[in-house]
Amino acid sequence: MDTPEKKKVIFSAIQPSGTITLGNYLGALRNWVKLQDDYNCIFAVADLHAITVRQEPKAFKQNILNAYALLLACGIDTEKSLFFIQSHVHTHAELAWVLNCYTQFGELSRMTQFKDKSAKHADNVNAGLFAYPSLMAADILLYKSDMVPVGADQKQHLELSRNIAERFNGIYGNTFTVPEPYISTVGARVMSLQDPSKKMSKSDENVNSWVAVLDKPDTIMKKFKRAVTDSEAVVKVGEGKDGINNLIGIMSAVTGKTADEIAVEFEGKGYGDFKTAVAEAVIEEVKPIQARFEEYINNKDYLVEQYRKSAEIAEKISQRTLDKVMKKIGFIAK
Ligand code: ATP
Ligand code: LTN
Repeated sequence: MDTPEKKKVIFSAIQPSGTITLGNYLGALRNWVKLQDDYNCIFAVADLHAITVRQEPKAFKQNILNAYALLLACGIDTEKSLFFIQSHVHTHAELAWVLNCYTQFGELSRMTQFKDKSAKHADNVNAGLFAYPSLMAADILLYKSDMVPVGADQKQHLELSRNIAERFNGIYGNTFTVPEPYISTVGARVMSLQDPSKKMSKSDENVNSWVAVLDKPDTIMKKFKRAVTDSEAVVKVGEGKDGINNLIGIMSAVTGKTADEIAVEFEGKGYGDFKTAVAEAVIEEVKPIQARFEEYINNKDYLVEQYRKSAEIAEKISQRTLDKVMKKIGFIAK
């Protein structure tokens, strides 16, 4: 008899650095939900990553819990997947330290996210912001992850994780599984509604630049109506039309229609009609998620039970990898 093929391992995480945006949902979360049946999925709320930028303690605490509840509301199922809070599993920070010593200054200096964030937070360019990718590599490598579903902006960090894994394996023999990025074709890069040359980011101070999954329907409508477009007024993908391209991308990701189908549907109609239609489609998409979120966030005991249960298992799995790493390097077992 054939032995059943072992399911591949998937790891991904999201920072609780603010409210979760439509970009996070379309670029990452929605894909995670779909992968749960076919893979061994491990997901985390990356709270350790979030402190690379200053967080106000009360809001931070609430954002962590909200992110956990919202991901459950999006369909992360703790019966199928592990889903924990990163700081609850001590192996992540420990392996990150080790990997820091196998990551080059030059490599980290080239990371686009580091350059962007250090420009944005010039008063707090801390060592954690610089070493952010080695913590991310630790998250991934601890679980021997085969694939990492992320939005397009994280591709560079994934490449670095691969390099770190290969470098370590090269020195000490096969230790880490070298992970592959998994970037979906739709929704991989949702752009800011106010500056469509930048990605939509939850930590953007301009609240009109992003739509949150938990925004109220009239807020969603208002934000789409204010979205920056161009003066051409033709609903069709085109060069130099970043704003409208982005809205078409969102519409396509939410409804499953192609850009061409959307162009036909809105032929002869203005941007105003189109923006309203995009907003309505998004409102429909988030409505059931918002209802489930309300249930979860009001059931704190349930949330605690879920994240503890997953963290306990994650600790056991990741400890094995960490022990192996420490042994290979030459640390003495206690
Ligand atoms: P921050 O603004 O704090 O950097 P973020 O909004 O970029 O946060 P992350 O927590 O860093 O979000 O990312 C979570 C996931 O969402 C990642 O897989 C990332 O690639 C994806 N993602 C983030 N922004 C977008 C976007 N605009 N379009 C598509 N995917 C995105
Ligand atoms: N840096 C990631 C969040 C993250 C992550 C990870 C993603 C932290 N650890 C491990 C994939 C795998 C981001 O999306 N900005």
